[in-house]
Parts: sequence; C-alpha cells; structure tokens
Amino acid sequence: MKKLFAALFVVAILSAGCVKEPVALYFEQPVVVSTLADTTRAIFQVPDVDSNGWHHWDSGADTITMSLYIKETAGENALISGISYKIYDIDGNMVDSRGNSYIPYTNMNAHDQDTLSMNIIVDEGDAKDLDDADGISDNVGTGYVSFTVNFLDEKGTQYSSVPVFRDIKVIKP
Ligand SMILES: [Ca+2]
Ligand SMILES: [Ca+2]
Repeated sequence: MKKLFAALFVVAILSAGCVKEPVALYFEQPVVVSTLADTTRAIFQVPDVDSNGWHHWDSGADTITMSLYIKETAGENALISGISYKIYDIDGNMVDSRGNSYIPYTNMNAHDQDTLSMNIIVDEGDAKDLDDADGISDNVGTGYVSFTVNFLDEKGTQYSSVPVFRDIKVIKP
C-alpha cells in the first residue's frame, strides 16, 4: 500500500510539472508608433555667417521642418507630452539633442493617428561635428537625426516611442 501511495505521489508530482498553462500577460499601456513622412536624406545648408569656418557658438544655422505620422496601436488612450530629436554623426556619436514639450499635453485616443511636425535645427557647431567625423574637414558631412515621441498613459506613467532615424547631410550654401 505504501508503495502505491508513493507511486501516486510521484505521478502527481510529474503531472504537475508537465502542466503547461498559457501565461497571460496583459500590458495595459498605450503604444505610440511613429514613421517619418519623408525618409529621403535631408540636406541642411548651414551658412558660415562670419566666414571663419563652421565653429561651435557661431550663429549660422539651417532649419528643416520634418513630419512624423504617429499611431496608437495598443488600444489605450495616451497623452502626447512632446517630441525630441537627436543628431548623430556618421560614427553614431550624438552631437546634439533638442525637443519640444506640448503644454498642455495632447490627447490621443486609442487607435488614433496624428501628424506631428518639428523644426530640426542644425547649427554651425553641429555642422562642424558632422563634417569632422568623416575624417576630412571639407565643409561636407553626413549623419542622422532620430525622433522620439514622449507620452503618458492615463495613470501618468511616462513612455516613449521607438526612435526613427533619417539620414542628413550638411553643406555650405
Ligand atoms: Ca563661422
Ligand atoms: Ca567632411
């Protein structure tokens, strides 16, 4: 009899170990996906205002307006709090970072889509860094700009979108 109980006990343990119940995980949080309206390489014509070469703190700059299509994909309401962008050189080093905050925050209902625009500024310092990073200081440089959309759920928890990248080039006009 003891043997039978022992055997049943072993069977019970084994079958318990074999039960594979699906583990349901529900992340009730908004997800905002962004895509660039224009994915072609953007060319910034950065003037060298004082004609002494591109330098940090010099006043030359060029601005290009870029648009992002955004869409909420998880079926949760979101509040868009801002958009930020980073400029990287050809080696992936960040050379600048700026952003806009939306005050008050913009409501985005579940599954909604919207378009956000942002003025991307490349100044002489950025241009110099992009130019030098390719190894030849010839007043031409390439790099990338990345965009991140910042948002909150209805509990106030902050999230950000997966960054999207666009190729950029700097030249002197
Ligand atoms: Ca200059
Ligand atoms: Ca260069």
